[in-house]
Amino acid sequence: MNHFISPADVTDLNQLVTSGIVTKRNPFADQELGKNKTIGLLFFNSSLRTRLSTQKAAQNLGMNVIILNVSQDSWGLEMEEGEPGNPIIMNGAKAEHVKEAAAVIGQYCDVIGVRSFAKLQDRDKDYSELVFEQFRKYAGVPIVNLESATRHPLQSLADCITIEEFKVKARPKVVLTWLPHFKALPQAVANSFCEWMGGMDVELVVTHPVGYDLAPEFLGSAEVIYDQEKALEGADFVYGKNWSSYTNYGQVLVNDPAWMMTEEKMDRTDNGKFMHCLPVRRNVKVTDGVLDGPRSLVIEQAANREWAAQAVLKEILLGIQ
Ligand code: SN0
Repeated sequence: MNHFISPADVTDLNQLVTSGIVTKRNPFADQELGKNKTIGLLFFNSSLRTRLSTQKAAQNLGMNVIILNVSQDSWGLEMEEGEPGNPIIMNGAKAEHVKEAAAVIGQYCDVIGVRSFAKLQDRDKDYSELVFEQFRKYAGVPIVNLESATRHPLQSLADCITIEEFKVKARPKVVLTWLPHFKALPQAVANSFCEWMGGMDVELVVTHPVGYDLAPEFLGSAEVIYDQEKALEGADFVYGKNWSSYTNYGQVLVNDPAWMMTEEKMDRTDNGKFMHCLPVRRNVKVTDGVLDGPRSLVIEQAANREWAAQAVLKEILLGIQ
């Protein structure tokens, strides 16, 4: 593996999921692999699980880790390219161009992880993934997606591992349900989840209010059912997430508490498990009863972030030995 930005970078999803599960049983088996290698983790946005699990995974592989909170500690980075005859004139707030910044970080690091959320203003701009394109172009080393404008693949891989571990049927029914939130959140987690479930042996159903359809290229062949209670029937896994509208880009069209996940709704499933990437707003998106009850997998799911990150970093390290 060179970069880890989208599932297109993964040659064998089954093998990667298995690698995560095997790693969990023996986390320090590859401690020599990352010796004298450095990963730099760049955060343009907040993080708890991604930062800690990726750092831990890198350390389990013997790597050194350096972390830069770009938005707080570094120069504002200009991402836009000029055009011939129309150069970018850097006379605004951003002091450094990604062209130099990525190249310099690539001198210090063997692998670079980047987190940069959707800005939710301009759909074409967000979906063009300019930040990742620029780092890929100028860093000269493998890039790992720690959540981009449209994807969160390390989360999705952890979700695949979690479903593989907890499934009780060969082909479980997995329901991605939209949950209410007063803030506009990116579509990245939901997009990625659909994209990765497309590579798993599951029946994927997506449920959300009208106006919240995901981009077709991410939704794939998943079935959309606008009636949440109907969608939940017989579910083995209920994956909750809020996202803002893709069609009315970045807008909160609905904030209806009737979409919140409750124990009564979970009763419609086939003894289904509840999953969420976290952070989660209690009693806004999901009730205490679900989160604190026996059906919640959110902690197990977060724990698997470490093994997902380690499986990915191992593949990348094997490619740069
Ligand atoms: C992010 C998102 O993409 O939805 C990160 C999830 C891993 N979530 C949030 O920004 C939640 C913020 C909030 O205020 O609830």
